[in-house]
Amino acid sequence: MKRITALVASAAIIAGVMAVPASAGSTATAAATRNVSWGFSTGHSLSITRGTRVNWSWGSGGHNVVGPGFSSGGAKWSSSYGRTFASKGTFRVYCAPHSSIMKMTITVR
Ligand SMILES: [Cu+2]
Repeated sequence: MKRITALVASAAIIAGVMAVPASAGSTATAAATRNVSWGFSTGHSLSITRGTRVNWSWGSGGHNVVGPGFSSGGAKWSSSYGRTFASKGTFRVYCAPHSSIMKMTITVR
């Protein structure tokens, strides 16, 4: 009986040990994604955590996405573009043809 109790206790301890890293790992490594409907009415600020991928998509308008060190390329009437922000900081992103109204500040914390 002592042996069975010890086995059950061991199993519980192992399960507990295994559960802790699994839940901590899923929190720390989960790839967060923020989808942005890119257009004239897009919000002008976005706050994300480091490692978050931002996906801009648009279905009309001849837009692109330009930021520090990256560009989706020439303006297209329908497209999408994604970028993972690996560093903390504040990044200004805009659409080149509509830079006065299609712009946003992304704060990575
Ligand atoms: Cu645009």
